[in-house]
Amino acid sequence: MQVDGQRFLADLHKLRSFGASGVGKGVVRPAYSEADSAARVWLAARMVEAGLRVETDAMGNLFGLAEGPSLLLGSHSDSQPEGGWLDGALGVIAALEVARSADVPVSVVSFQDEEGRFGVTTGSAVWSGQLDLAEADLLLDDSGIPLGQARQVVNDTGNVDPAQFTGFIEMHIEQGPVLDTTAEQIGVVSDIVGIRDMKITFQGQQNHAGTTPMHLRRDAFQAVSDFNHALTERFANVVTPATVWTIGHLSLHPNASSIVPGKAVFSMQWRDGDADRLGRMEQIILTLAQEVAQARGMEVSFGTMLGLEPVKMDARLRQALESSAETLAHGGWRVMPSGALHDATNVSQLMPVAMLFVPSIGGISHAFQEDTAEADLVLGLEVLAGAVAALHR
Ligand code: HGY
Ligand code: MN
Ligand code: MN
Repeated sequence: MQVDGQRFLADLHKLRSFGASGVGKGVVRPAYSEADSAARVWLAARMVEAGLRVETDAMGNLFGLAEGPSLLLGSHSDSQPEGGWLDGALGVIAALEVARSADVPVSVVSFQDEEGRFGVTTGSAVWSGQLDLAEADLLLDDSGIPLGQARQVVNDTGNVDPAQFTGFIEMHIEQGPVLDTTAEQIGVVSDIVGIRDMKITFQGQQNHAGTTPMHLRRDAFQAVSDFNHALTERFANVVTPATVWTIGHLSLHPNASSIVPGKAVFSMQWRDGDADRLGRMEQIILTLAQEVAQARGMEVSFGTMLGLEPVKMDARLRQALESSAETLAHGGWRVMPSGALHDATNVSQLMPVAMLFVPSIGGISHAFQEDTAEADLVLGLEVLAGAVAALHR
């Protein structure tokens, strides 16, 4: 199979033009935004040119379908609120390039809301049956808009039956420092970590910042601060160096210099490759938040727990990627786990899945500075194409 690296790079740059923003090659293209919808219209046209039949489901997952049974390749084309040009986009455009170069049937997908404006990998979670559409519709973004309202922009052409696909391969940037540090070009993924994500609310008492003595305050920010500090100590005997946890979103009410904040809502997210450890961390989080609330005389409440379990990649698909990597990047590749989440986790409920990585310069992602050397992007494409060809032999 002869892929066209220049055509692939040109399309990747074209996709970046939808929502291009910020320094470097940054992109702002959150799920269901105008830029996201425009990008999907353009992608659909490229799929048609490639001889694929386009379908969009109720969530806005965009499929370009080959005739008959086929491998499915792809990723997502929505971005973080501040994202890079490759996260998700790489896997979608690589899929498109392989589909239009292959003489075997290859289908393409761009999942919707992988970046979790509303949840965690929401589009593929609904498609794979992990999440009910009616439940998903009630999920709110950080400004309180329900998914059910946001997805009104979707032109729903019906469900796409997963039974037509023989497997799913997702190419992605690594989004971490491993390959950049070792100067290797390809990572073949062994497994994807699991995640838990929930909102926590401390409800204290809003009051005057000049007249309220410190010992009488029920300051919701101070509760968050206590919680965050104590959490690291409580986790000490439970976590490994690979475990991560993040408070990435914090909303204080009313968020004013001269008002003791009465309410704090924050995101609590944690990830690990061991499902038991995720559960032990959950217990620590719930207990500690209650202790802090009690000590500071306030109420605590917990939002819906979102989560995905850790998953292993399929041995046969992974072997095809490993053989292709060994041929094209001899000595310059490794097997590695994924610390980022991917749609492949959800799709693994439906069919065999595998993933390959290319390096992220400086290990940076979920930031405008995210980038990868173009030679590495093209090598990754070629490794993917080689694996697809081998799976059809
Ligand atoms: O957060 C993640 O791991 C993914 O990029 N959504
Ligand atoms: Mn991604
Ligand atoms: Mn991402």
